[in-house]
Amino acid sequence: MRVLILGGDGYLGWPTAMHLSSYGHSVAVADNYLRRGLCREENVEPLYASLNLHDRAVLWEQISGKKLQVRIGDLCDWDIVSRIFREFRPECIVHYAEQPSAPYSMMNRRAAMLTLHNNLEVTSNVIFATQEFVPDAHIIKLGTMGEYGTPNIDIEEGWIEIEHNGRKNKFLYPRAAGSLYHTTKVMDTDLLWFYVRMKGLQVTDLMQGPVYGIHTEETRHHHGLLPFFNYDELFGTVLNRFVVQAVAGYPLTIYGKGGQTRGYLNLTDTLQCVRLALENPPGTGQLRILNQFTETFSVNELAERVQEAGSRAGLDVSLKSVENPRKEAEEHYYNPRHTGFADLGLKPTLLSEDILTGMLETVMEYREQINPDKIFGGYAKW
Ligand code: USQ
Repeated sequence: MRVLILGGDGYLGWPTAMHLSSYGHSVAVADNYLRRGLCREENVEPLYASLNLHDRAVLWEQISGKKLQVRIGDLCDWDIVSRIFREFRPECIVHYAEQPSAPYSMMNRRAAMLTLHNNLEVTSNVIFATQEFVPDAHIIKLGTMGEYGTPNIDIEEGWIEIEHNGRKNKFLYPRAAGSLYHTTKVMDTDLLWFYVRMKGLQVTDLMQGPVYGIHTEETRHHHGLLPFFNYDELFGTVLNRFVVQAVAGYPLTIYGKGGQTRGYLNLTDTLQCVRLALENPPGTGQLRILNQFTETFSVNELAERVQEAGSRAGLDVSLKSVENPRKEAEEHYYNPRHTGFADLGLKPTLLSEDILTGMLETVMEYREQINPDKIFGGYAKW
């Protein structure tokens, strides 16, 4: 299939591009390096430097013999988006091209507006370009489990049937996001659902939990193929941060009571999920919603796992509760359904001792490059 990956430079975009390419799909990646630019602006560099997309595509071709097309440009710009769609004519669009950080979106007005504009404009451009140039294409959109928040009832997979005054109807499951970033994903879902109803688009919206991991099948060939990997407070996800903190001898930063529970998944499972969604499209006029995670953990449980893995690796890892910079429930009910991907054939890679040890070993290779000052400043408060 011709697959266009928007946000192809990111932590998920680049590994997805290699994965789909190695499965025989014809892949084009587009990005404007927004994430790299924001990291530089905020002075939070990733663990190691990454080649630019052109150079990574050359390296991937040398290693795999497979070509990746690269387009650099701002997907808020209709001229750029329409040109890419006209030239490549994707059969499937994987849309990751969003400002991905909740803390960044809550930093100040400028960051909030950038998140709002970028995320909603790119989604709108994707919708209009699909409608105009490739109306039968399948849009796979990265949403977030954070759209649901942490309600005191079971979380369904996208939809809920409600009985009211003796009559029934199916609705989108109620959403209650905890950051402006998460709110843009709620708005994305609403936009997509609107155009599915009005124009018969074909959409899969992936409600993904926090992702962890560094290596995938494809990155093992060469360190130049590793994904962009942040460990700072703004762009690093919690388990990746804890692994880096463990290696740096920095106490694991548990926000508040640490009872915050989320649905996590390994980076390799993100790739598997996207491929499964792509190879099993929902059909035109459908909005399919899949909850994309494999297991739930509280922050305390993750910290304990990393502490245990650290001591097996000879590291002395301590845990520390720090004042929570976020507004979120620190103890709550959490029971989200996630049967959709199991039905499509997902084989989960669970958080085993081996996985954690492997992550610690990879991070240890870059130990000298860790800057502890970047780990926690508490500067994105909400
Ligand atoms: N946390 C800590 N200590 C830290 C960092 C985070 O206790 O040093 C806690 C947070 O307060 C939160 C949980 O760990 O309760 C997860 O935080 P996170 O930074 O890993 O994840 P989050 O900000 O929610 O966002 C990430 C991705 C985002 C994705 C989301 C899925 O950055 O793109 O949409 O995970 S979800 O969390 O299900 O909404």
